[in-house]
Amino acid sequence: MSNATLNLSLIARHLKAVAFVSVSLLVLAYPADKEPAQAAPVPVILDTDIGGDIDDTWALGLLLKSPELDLKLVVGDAGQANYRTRVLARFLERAHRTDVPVGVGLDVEPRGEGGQAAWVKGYDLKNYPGVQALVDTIMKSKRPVTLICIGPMPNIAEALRREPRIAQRTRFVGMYGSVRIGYDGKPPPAAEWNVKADPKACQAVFTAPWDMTITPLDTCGLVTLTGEKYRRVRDSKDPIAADVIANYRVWAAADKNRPATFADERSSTLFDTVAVYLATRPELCVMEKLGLRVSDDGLTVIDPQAKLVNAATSWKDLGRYEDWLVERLTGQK
Ligand SMILES: [Ca+2]
Repeated sequence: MSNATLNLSLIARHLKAVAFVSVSLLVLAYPADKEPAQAAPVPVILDTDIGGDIDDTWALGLLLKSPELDLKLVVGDAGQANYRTRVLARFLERAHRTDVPVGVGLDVEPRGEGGQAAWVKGYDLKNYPGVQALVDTIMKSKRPVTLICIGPMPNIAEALRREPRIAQRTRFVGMYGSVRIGYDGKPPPAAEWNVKADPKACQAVFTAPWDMTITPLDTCGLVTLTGEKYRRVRDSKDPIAADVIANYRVWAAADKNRPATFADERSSTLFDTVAVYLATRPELCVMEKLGLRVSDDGLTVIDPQAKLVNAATSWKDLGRYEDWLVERLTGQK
């Protein structure tokens, strides 16, 4: 065989092999009689200061309606432990999700109740040990857990202290900080509440060796539903959407400084919903890998020496996010 023939023969064999592999892949990828299988839902833990601002309640409703996410545990964080646990437990019970364990957060300040107290008045609660349940759920999970955090994080700092290995088994997604934009939608960055309320805990979380994704105020602080988009959620017959709105109305009425019609017309800022979105996909946000250092006064400062965080620093299409949120809350799971 000449060199040219040998080469041609090799090429021909190679092409046959490529053709065979391609056909096999096609057959594997598209079985004749059904759609490609959906990926299994990701196990998720939600750590939340629900019962404060109402956006956590929206985020919980959204999470329950997201087929990509499999809620394994919810834990109240940042004080008011009994009250937050009761809001979580009653919401889950009414959503027919008593399969989800509710963890009681640490007994730290503040204590007492908040704006949704009327919704859980007289609600009878069975307590579960929160921080240890969180550690155990992560350590026992066969698959990496996505931990969605949407409040100050004394629980999470304590969980990392008790069992640092949770970091290697967890993807962290949260609503934290302010990179270039503050609360009013423009610079300068602000000490965002979830960071400022417990900077020490946030420092522990932002230096732990887990994969971290955050929505800072730069993106989550811009989300409100108004007009037709809000009305679709407000008037939805979906039981979870209806309970989100029932809670929103109770919460809005609890602050006498708000106009009585507030909850008729628009949502408040729905910060925490963006963390749930980022647990499912990032496409509608501009994501940047940034070193972020948490200062003692609650700022999240760009610092090339700091651990890299995936930060959603602007919207590619905020309108489409709002549409997605409305669809999720009002549609079928
Ligand atoms: Ca929150």
